[in-house]
Amino acid sequence: MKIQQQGVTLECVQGDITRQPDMEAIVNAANGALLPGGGVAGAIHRVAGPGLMQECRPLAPIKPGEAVITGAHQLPNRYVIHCLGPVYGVDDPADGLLASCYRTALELCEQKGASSVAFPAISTGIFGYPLEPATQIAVNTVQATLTHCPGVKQVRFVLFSAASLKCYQDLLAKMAMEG
Ligand code: AR6
Repeated sequence: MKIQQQGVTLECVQGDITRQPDMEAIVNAANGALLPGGGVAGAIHRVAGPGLMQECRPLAPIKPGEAVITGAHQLPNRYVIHCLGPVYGVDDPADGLLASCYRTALELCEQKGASSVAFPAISTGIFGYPLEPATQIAVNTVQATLTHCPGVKQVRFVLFSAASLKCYQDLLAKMAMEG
């Protein structure tokens, strides 16, 4: 599903974050050490190849809410933005830290001139953030941040499961109705 808001396309699709060749940047749900790990991070490093880990090494560690940007190596994109989401119930305040991931990622796109970016549902896997509040934070933060990132014209949320897709579809539909 796709909606337009002030010249920006916001969309959600079910799929794999490593298979978004039309996006200039993709976002990694990273760990603090910026190592491969499982989930999104494992998939991104697997496709990008070992050069990504080498580029990440001097940038680590990062703290919850922070993000850093690298090249995409063998991925079909220009950039990977590595965000460390909060571990739910551990890193506090979880909502503010999760919002910071989305905000910082978009600001990095703006700085680098990347006009399109794909996000996974940061923190909703191994880090245990409940899907509905995480989705609200993702969508609301992106909408608010885009007002000061005029170079970013397309944001895609890439969801692994049908349940998470549905959650994003419901929120984007509501946002489209409210204008
Ligand atoms: N494409 C899109 N979404 C995916 C993919 C994929 N290829 N794989 C999983 N998801 P997670 P986190 C979904 O666990 O919660 C790693 O080991 C998944 O279903 O990747 O931020 C890191 O090294 C879930 O909804 O990220 C960290 O240690 C969402 O993406 C830790 O996990 C995020 O799942 C980060 O945990």
